[in-house]
Amino acid sequence: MSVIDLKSDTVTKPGDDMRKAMASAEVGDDVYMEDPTVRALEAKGAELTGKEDALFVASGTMGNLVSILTHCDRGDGAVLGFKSHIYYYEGGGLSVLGGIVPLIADDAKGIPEREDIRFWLRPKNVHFAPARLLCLENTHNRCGGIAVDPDSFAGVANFGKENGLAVHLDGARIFNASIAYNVPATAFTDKVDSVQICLSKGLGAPVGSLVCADSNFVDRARSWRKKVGGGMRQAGIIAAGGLYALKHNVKRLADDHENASILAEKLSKGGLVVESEGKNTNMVFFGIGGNGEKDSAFLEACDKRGVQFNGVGQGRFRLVTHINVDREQVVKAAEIILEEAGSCR
Ligand code: TLP
Repeated sequence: MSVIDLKSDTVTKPGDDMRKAMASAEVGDDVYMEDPTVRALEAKGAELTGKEDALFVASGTMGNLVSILTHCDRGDGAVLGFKSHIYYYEGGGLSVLGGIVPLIADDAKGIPEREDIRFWLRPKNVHFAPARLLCLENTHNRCGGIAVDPDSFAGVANFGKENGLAVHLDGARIFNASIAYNVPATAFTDKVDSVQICLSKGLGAPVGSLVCADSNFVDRARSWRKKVGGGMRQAGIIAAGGLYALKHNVKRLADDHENASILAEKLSKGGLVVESEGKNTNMVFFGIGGNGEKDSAFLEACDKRGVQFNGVGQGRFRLVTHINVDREQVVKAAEIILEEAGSCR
């Protein structure tokens, strides 16, 4: 039985052409900055995000961490969405390793509310961890994978800047946002000081992220990358996969969005509650009702029939489309999910 894996767009496996590019990559020791493929990847990332420079890092989590450590000192505060990946899914790395205090904002609509940001703009006072940084996420994972539109995004980023905050974007899926609104990634990245982009999500590369920013920031981030153990040697082998992905796999994200919308439509026509607030991209969030007591039985039943995906708590589930699932598989997955949801109720 072939598995239809909708757990995440992180599960993608490199195809033959990407593997060939990796196998034949020119390499050198990247800690000496002698790896030409890493240099080429960083230059491409900088070009696509309209920044002066970029830094290749091992993961999205490392990209966000190194960026935050570069923006903030110990005891500083970073305004983070309550549902943001940085706050929810990154082990509290900013506090554990950087002594940086999360200042929480409501981001239920995919972007922190201005009122909440304003709340943290407190006068200098010995009692307060001063707010230094505002972190945004686009597309927004836990808010349904929705893409925040360029105007709303610019409005909040500018609000942060006007109030003296540096702005970092967790752009793990920034190209999904750019494809969703048919604008270049710079429509978002121009508004922020630093952006982390993932090569290993919908773009289909096996490893890696880029931190893109001005050269001075990237130099300092490089030093943080070394401190957290992220200086890699002949990293061109993996960078080649990322470079291939940036050159060949951005436009095709539109197929993933279309497959997700077909999946959403089928589930909703079949009677499931599908979340649809905002501009959807490659994720479908749906519920089967209840408080979560049936979640593992439902997941197991689908898994047994070859459809894999994750629960995100209390009867809510996430499906993610990507380069390794096609239209036919998406239709098949919808049928199986509907049948199994029916027998769970
Ligand atoms: N997200 C993963 C899990 O960690 C939840 C997923 O399956 O969606 N920012 C965002 C918005 C992300 O969604 C992720 C990964 C990251 C950062 C971290 O990237 P990695 O996994 O490369 O550290």
